[in-house]
Amino acid sequence: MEIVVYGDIHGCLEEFDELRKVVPKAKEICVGDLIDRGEYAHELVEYIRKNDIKSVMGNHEYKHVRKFWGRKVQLDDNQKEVYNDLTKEDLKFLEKLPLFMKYDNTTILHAGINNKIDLEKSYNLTHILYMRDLDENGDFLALNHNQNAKYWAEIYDGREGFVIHGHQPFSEVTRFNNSLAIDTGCVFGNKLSAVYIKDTYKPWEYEVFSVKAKKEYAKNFY
Ligand SMILES: [Mn+2]
Repeated sequence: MEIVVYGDIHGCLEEFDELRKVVPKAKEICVGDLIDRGEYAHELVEYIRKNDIKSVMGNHEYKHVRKFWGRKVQLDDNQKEVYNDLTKEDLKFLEKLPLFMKYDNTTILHAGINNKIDLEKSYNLTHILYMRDLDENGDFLALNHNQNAKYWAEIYDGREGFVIHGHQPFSEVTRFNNSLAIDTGCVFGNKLSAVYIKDTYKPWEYEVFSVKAKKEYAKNFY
């Protein structure tokens, strides 16, 4: 299959719209974190729905969805605004976002995976949504306060396919052995990136497209 995968948009609707005009026509999928921090929330979600763009769940959507489900969730001031901007229809759309999408040798998910997760069986959903570092045993670390911590993609052996993911912003689209990090921190003033994959059997033969951020919408913490 032929796909285009977009990195974390975080409300940067103008850049997203621009980027869509320069990528090849193919099935469009987002790595999650569509909202929060940037300027658009409801309009962004509506745009995604109207244009039949697919997305996996990001940790930011998950937060709003849990709020929608009546769970105890701490929203910061920006997230409170975002939550109020979202319609019930938006939230009903967001709650249905899948945790991952798999096509042939290509797996799209938000944050990361380790060598113990079996996507066909059971896994901890928060690991897929929040993963950054792993400890010396290759297990999920909630906080990276471990001196032996390693970024998951440095260790991932490809058992669940070549993973296209966001969550951790890098200044450029960054290739690891069995994965590709495509969040290039648009909302932090860098750029929004997408990868075009002509054949999901060979995702490592990707092509990168980017557009510059119009401004720094939030303070970066790369
Ligand atoms: Mn993000």
